[in-house]
Amino acid sequence: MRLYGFWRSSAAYRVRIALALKGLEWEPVAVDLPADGQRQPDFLALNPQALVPALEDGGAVLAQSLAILEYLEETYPQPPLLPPGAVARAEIRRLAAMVACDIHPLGNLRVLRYLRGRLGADDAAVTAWIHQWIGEGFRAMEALLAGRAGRFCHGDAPTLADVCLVPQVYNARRFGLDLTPYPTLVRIDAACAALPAFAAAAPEAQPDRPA
Ligand SMILES: N[C@@H](CCC(=O)N[C@@H](CS)C(=O)NCC(=O)O)C(=O)O
Repeated sequence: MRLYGFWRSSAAYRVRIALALKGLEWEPVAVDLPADGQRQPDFLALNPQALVPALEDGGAVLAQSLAILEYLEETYPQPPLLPPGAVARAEIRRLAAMVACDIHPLGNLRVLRYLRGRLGADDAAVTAWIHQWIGEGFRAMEALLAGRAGRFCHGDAPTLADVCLVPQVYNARRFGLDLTPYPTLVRIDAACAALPAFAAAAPEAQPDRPA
């Protein structure tokens, strides 16, 4: 398997966590986002959306991290990242979608570039924007998980919800969001960080991370 990603891309980070939890071997292909590697013809041929990650597996090229996660779950089912039961699975997919569909897209590189370039937002305004949308999403996630989560978002084994949550917490810290109002999310993030698979997938552990 070949994963096109970027060390700090949280969508690629999700896929790296799932690959590691499932014990799968993969080859990293770095796409330098700040240098617009995602807009070069060779990458656009793989993903015309100009977004990482993309995963090559057995001749197939997949994109969109949630689709890739579901593919991995179906193709390499052990250990499962979705529990038995339609309701529990829907709850986990809900949490994953809250991050991947509602929080993360508003802080994406191209959105922040547009805010700065076309709308003239300064650093303070961009930071306020990021805090607003992560904060709104995290408030809802905290309300859903407080008093209900186990060691992880759902019970005592990591699921796709944790796979999506951890990179978003990384982003929140990167942009200096105060996480005090989200103690359950912080506790789950710490439980995940203690697992070797999450540590191996962390941005700091990636070979394309600048020295
Ligand atoms: N919905 C997509 C989002 C992918 C995405 O936003 N990737 C970011 C990095 S985290 C990216 O490639 N950004 C490039 C850009 O904004 O130009 C997914 O889940 O895969």
